Amino acid sequence: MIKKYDVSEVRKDFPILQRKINNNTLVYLDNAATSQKPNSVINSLSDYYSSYNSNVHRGVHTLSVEATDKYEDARNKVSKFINCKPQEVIWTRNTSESLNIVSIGLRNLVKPTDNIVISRMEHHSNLVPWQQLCLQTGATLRYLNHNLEGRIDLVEAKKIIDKNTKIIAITHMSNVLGVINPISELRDLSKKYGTILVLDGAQSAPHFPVNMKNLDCDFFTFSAHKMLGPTGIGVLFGKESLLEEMPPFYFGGDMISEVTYESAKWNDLPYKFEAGTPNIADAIATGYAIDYLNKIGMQEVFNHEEEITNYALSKFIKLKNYKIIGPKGESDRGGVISFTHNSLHPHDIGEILDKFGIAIRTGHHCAMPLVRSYEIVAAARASFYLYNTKEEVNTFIDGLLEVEKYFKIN
Ligand code: 7TS
Repeated sequence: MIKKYDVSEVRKDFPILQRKINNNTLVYLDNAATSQKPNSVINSLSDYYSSYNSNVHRGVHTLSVEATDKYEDARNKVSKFINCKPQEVIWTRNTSESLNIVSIGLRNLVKPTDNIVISRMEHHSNLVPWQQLCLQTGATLRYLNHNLEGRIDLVEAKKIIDKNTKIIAITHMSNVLGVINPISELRDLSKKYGTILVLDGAQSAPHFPVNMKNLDCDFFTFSAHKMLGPTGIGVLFGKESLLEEMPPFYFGGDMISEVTYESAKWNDLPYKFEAGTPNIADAIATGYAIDYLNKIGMQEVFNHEEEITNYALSKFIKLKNYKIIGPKGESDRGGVISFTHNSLHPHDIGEILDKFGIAIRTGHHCAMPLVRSYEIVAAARASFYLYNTKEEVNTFIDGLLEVEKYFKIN
């Protein structure tokens, strides 16, 4: 018999969810910024430092062998999680660093007559690196447009993407609008023109199954801290043939196979891109985060979030003065709801909700041009994860009404 998703059991694994904020139990709805961590991940960090702390790929002693095995084991877990080869998994600091490594690594391929295509909903991490690449190479940055709800205009995309498009870089799921983008259609266009397809998976890998074989993208990037893992560690997936061609980003220890006073040869993949002592503890802890997600199942994670999001949307659209930015409908979207109020500033909403222990994010969400395109300077955002409950959604919706009472708004 298939066990039904038991959110109360899941919550027991996350000690922070017991925390009181202003005498109220924490309602954590800022998961798109970073997720909370289960005990298994927290304990794996102290276990590493207290029982086998050592440098990797260097020593023959027991601790170094143990640390190396666990570090590489975590890489294998990532490769299985996203369905690729272990040598295609590069450890980085986060999504931002992964995207920088790709954009700089592809520099030599881009000519002044080329164009690079991104969407108008990109996080700054998947916008500024391409702006810089265009400035440095003389290539043109082109934007895919979307409608008010955030759906990419695919008819227009067929005109924007052409034979001079060298790279398409797009977010798999928007951290502001919550939309899941039509990757297979964009991949078909990229194949037609032999374009490199880069996906920003910061908001997808934590929330639904991602499979490199099915997505068939050339690069994919994500951060462990948004998927139950620690901060300071992220992943760059690249197709082996492209990573072989791409020059390394950092130079130094571990990324070389041979060095003379005159020159150096690069190490094999993935080490060519991992100069210096890596973030061993956090890589290992990422493996524990993946174990936790696998134990539940990524489809189950998605189904739970979908249920919570649909429940929240059904309540939210009844609020008179609050307006959703992004799709109000239920399909092709994840658990992110950004919103504004007719007369209140998002920061005021966030501050009053915090008095009730409810954590949301407010601001431009590192997507300043997108937020401004809605003729606002900031938005409030609630984002869900596998431990959120319908009761928490009720508390959140009640909180929004309390905010209005506080500011004497009818
Ligand atoms: N891309 C997307 C779509 C993101 O949502 C984020 C982080 C990043 C890239 C960058 O990830 P990082 O780990 O390198 O920082 N998004 C958010 C957010 O929405 N609120 O805080 C961080």
